[in-house]
Amino acid sequence: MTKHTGLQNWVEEMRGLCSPDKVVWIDGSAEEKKRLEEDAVASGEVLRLDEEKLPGCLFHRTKGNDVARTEHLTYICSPEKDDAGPTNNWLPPEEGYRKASEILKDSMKGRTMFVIPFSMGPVDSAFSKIGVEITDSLYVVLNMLIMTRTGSRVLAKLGTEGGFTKCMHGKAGLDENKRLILHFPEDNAIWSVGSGYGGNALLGKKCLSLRIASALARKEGWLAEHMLILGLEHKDGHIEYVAASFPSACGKTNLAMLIPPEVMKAKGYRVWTVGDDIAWLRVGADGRLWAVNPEAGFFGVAPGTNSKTNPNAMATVKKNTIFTNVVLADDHTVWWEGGDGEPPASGLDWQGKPWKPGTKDAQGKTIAGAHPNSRFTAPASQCPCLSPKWEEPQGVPISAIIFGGRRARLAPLVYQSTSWEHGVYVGATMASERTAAQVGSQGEVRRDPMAMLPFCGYHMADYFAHWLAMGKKAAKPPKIFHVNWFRTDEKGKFLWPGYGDNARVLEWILQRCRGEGKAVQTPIGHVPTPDALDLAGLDLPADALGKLLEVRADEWRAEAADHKVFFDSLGPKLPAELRRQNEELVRRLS
Ligand code: GTP
Ligand code: SPV
Ligand code: MN
Repeated sequence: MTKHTGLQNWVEEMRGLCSPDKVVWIDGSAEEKKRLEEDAVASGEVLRLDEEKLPGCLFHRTKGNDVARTEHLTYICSPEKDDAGPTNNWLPPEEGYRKASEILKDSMKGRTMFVIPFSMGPVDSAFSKIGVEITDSLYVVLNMLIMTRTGSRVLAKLGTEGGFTKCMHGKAGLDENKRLILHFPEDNAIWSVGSGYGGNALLGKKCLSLRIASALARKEGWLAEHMLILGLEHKDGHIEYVAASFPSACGKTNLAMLIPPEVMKAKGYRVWTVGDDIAWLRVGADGRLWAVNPEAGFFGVAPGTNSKTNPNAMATVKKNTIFTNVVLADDHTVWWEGGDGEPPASGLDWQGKPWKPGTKDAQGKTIAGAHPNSRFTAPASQCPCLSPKWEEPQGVPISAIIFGGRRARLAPLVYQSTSWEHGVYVGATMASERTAAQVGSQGEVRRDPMAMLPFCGYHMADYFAHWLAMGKKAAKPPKIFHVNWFRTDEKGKFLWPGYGDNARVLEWILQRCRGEGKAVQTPIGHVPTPDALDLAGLDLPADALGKLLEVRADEWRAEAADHKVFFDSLGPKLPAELRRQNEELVRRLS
């Protein structure tokens, strides 16, 4: 398969460690995909869904203890603890390798070890990064075939000397007591054992494209971010691009694929998707930031996705899609909470137990059929609104960066920062309620700077310094905004309709980038005046807009104090500029 001796030697070494019966190199061909799917069906790892209603679609259930990323088992194994910083778990590299090796030892006996060469980014782009994932999971192989560019063309590009990220994955019994997701930035290596779940096991995604890439990006002078990329087309056909970073399960896929409401469509607006989860950003020759989506597919949250909230996603998952941990109906179709149509009269829930609508647990609580973090894996090429520029090697130019979180209170619908430095402060102090995308207590508000808390591969204070430096490096940096689609009223009901109506906010954001759009200056930044957003055709309750745009000084004073507590927790490396921004904010609020 390859004449790359470094790669051959590494694969041999891993074969020696894991003792599989055989080694299979993935070539990325259509025949191979078909064969692998048949093997996965035969072994029971996946099930084929109804060929008429869901052609080419597969169904998979993960183990009940393996349904979301496990941040407490995720480590940055840099030589020094201080390189990983206080927000990451750390293990000395030797200890990481030793622990994972003990778990992997002979763990593939009687089974096949797959070797997947893959490219993050178009194979022929100079900015792309190559990885090779070794895994004993056919489910992982089938997902990687959708999420990344794989096979012989990648090996051809790698040649005999090319650098690549060593991505070692083993199921090792899927034992949660033997689960570790380890990153070795110095060695350009990732070792993941004991999990078969998305972000823990598809190593090109969060592990390579964010944790390893962010560390590399710092050295090379670019940014690897947890961001969607979209283009907003105007009446005259001109397209402006924005990148938005929201924490997991906070609306990236939905915003990336949004369909504007009728009044916005009538004004000529249309959204084009470039990416829904990860962006690599570089300063272009023109001084602007240019963004590339390194992925080739979408690994999206199923619950809440339906033909009203996200018609483009529903069209994307009609064929050649893998569904994980959703309801399996008796007729071999799938369903999830907040999905299309009525739930099936009977089927199996995400744990494989008989389920029908209204099933209750011992305490009388309704049991959800699909896991709240159930997912679809679908090729980007099937997305009806996929941007014609999604594979442009140099990416698309970014006019605005949008940060956002899930905040029931405090943060207004949208506000604009007053400078790059202030914008970095806004991103650095982002917070959000915990969702089902990660194991832990749901709903709890935590700081999640730039939505990168679980994904930054180095010290968070150094990361902020790198962001500040990037603003200096770019002559025409994007303007920075913050949004919150999740503010609620006293009864806990969302004040803003969200989804397609978020186009109204995008319009204002891009107006502001052009020096238009009405705003009032508040202590936290520029907030739209009540008449600045186009709300035509929206049926907002009388007092909703006021509440959505409200900036309460008392609440923000407490927030600013908490920003300081967070900054203090990052230690002496915190850039002085961010401390200054905090003091300024406190001053403006007093
Ligand atoms: P990851 O794939 O985990 O990174 O998530 P994501 O950021 O792509 O989130 P996604 O778009 O999948 O949305 C997650 C959940 O939030 C889904 O249940 C959506 O239905 C819901 N959601 C998305 N956008 C909005 C919105 O504008 N308003 C409200 N209320 N809910 C939304
Ligand atoms: C996220 O959790 O942000 C995801 C899904 O996009 S995962 O691949 O598990 O990281
Ligand atoms: Mn994500």
